[in-house]
Amino acid sequence: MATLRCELRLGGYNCPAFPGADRDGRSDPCPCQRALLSINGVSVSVNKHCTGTRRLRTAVGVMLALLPGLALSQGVIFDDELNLRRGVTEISQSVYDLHMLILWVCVVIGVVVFGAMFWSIIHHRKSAGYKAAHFHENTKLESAWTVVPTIILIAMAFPATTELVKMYDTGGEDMVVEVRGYQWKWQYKYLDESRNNTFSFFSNLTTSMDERHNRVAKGEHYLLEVDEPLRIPVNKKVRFLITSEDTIHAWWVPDFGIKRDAVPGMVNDLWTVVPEPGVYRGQCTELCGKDHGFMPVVVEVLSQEDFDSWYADRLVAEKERKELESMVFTHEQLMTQGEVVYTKFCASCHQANGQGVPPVFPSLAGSSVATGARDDHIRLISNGVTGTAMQAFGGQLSKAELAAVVHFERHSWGNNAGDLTQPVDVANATAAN
Ligand code: HEC
Ligand SMILES: [Cu+2]
Repeated sequence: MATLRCELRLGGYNCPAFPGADRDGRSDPCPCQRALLSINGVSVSVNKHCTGTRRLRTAVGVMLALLPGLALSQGVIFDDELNLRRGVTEISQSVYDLHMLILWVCVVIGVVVFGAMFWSIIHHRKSAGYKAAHFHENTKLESAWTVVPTIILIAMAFPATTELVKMYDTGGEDMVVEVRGYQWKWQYKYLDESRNNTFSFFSNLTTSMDERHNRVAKGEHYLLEVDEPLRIPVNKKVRFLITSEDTIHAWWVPDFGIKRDAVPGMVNDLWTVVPEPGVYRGQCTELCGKDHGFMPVVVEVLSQEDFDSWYADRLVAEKERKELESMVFTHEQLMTQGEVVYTKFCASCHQANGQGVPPVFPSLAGSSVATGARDDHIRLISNGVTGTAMQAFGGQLSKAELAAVVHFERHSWGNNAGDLTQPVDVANATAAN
């Protein structure tokens, strides 16, 4: 990928006519100046030998006029960094082609319109003795400039609409995944034939705070890496049902050419067929809200065999997870599991040491909730605190995970409630409300 390094420097130089003069041209007597334009290391310079300001100015003008040509010749305009990306799917590639087609139509219109305009301005200028023509209410001309653009617009609407229709044709899918936006992460649910959830998981950003605050160098996939990516099989039509739990989010994978808003209470759909295995990265592209930039989308496209074996493993894990809900754990088991859940879901606000960031995120060490009545504690975590960043975790964590994290909070950082919280306690406490 070519980047354009361009530099224009105006300044003094060591003039042979005044050998002793200051190099920056600041001190008298040398008023010599030099203009230096360099593009990707290729430079042109013009010196003004104490006279000829006009020549210097003209030279700078000419150099600046050359700039777009030089930039083009470096292949910058058509470089991936500035243009849309081609992507890997049929849709993304036809979107790219459509974009190029429309771009060239616009370029041609621009050249014709501005060409005619500048030509008229220069050739028919007042100083050359021209008088303005008066042809108001010229029906032919006015019809022409209404009809011609209309025809062009309709001609462009045809390929664009065809593409849109293709993009919205979500039928005939091989599998369905529900994509659900949360503040600030994505949840993926694999649905069976009757649209029931077979298993689901959250995909959390893994870029460290140190990287975000420039305390260490930024990694290759800065803000585009997650703990568990969405996995789909290659060459299969996957339909996505997109929705949100809290605010509006937007799910976007540029290489697939797909993006859709995730709106609470609504289900939008989207599809893709990815022809090449690989890891593809995208982002939440919603604007309003503080952390949409911290909930990337990572999709790993696997061969059918790899996908099938991963899916089978996941189903087994899900079965085991369900079994946990009726089990009884020891203090040690709850603490170990609780720490895992706490680190993943809670530490970003309440901090690993439980001290929080008061007054925004309360400390849990010595908190009246974390050391008070257990069922109230369970309900607070399950239902969240409306209107604050403390979300309802009841829908995000299993009863076993909730039990473990509650127990962990009640016995960490100096808290010592001395009780045990089992999955069945979570079921009882949350059933009551
Ligand atoms: C996005 C930030 C955020 C995350 C993540 C978060 N919390 Fe909170 N939490 C808060 C805020 C803010 C409050 C204060 C709510 C209020 O104003 O009452 C709070 C309050 C609490 C309280 C009550 C503390 C007290 O003394 O009032 C507990 C207990 C708690 N959170 C536990 C958890 C657990 C367990 C998790 C993980 C499963 C978690 N929190 C994840 C932001 C967060
Ligand atoms: Cu978002």
